[in-house]
Amino acid sequence: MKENECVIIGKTNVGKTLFVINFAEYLGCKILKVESVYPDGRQFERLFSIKEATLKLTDSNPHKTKCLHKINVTIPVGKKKKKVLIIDSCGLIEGIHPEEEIRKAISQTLALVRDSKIILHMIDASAVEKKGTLNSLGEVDYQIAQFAQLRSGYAILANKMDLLESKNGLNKLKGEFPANYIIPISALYKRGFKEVKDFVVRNV
Ligand SMILES: Nc1nc2c(ncn2[C@@H]2O[C@H](COP(=O)(O)OP(=O)(O)O)[C@@H](O)[C@H]2O)c(=O)[nH]1
Ligand SMILES: [Mg+2]
Repeated sequence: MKENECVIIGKTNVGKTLFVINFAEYLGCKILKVESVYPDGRQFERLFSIKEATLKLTDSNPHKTKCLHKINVTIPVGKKKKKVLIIDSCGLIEGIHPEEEIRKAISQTLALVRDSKIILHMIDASAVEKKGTLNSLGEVDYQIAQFAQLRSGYAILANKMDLLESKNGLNKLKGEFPANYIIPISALYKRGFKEVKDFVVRNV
């Protein structure tokens, strides 16, 4: 088990990448050093400003992220600091993706879940009731929850709480996952970030 790793997983387009970028900024990063690791082993490092990262790494179309993005952050805890490696991953889908590149990235994501101490499972609260869209609550979310909830470092992030329809979505999520810790957040407006930070600090 990798002690200081915190992985963000969930379906495609739920807001994982935007969350990672804005959360890193919230923790004090001005320049992001992003290490991209591809399923075939290729890796490279790039530096981004927060604005650049948002433009280049997030997208309203699905599967913008086809590899792992690793970002080192330091979280102040009292007078000390904790180092955490935040890992953004390729979005999951229901069934089998037609593109091999994405299938490989998805299995790369799943392997990570096995090893990471902290698993932040992101669900798009605004799409919980929208059956059949790529980012709606689906079978794969129940599978993640079943697999990961045995761990103390597992939490569900109910994202896009800035949207109207998310309120009902959050209530539905609470009913579906009564035993899990659910943190309502808005990756876009940096809401709920203190709760996420506290959860991460408690578990590293
Ligand atoms: N309104 C709203 N939109 C969001 C939020 N988080 C992400 N998005 C949008 O959702 C889309 C997918 O975001 P992205 O981070 O690329 O999703 P990923 O595929 O899970 O990494 C983008 O158009 C984002 O701007 C949020 O908290 N509120
Ligand atoms: Mg992404």
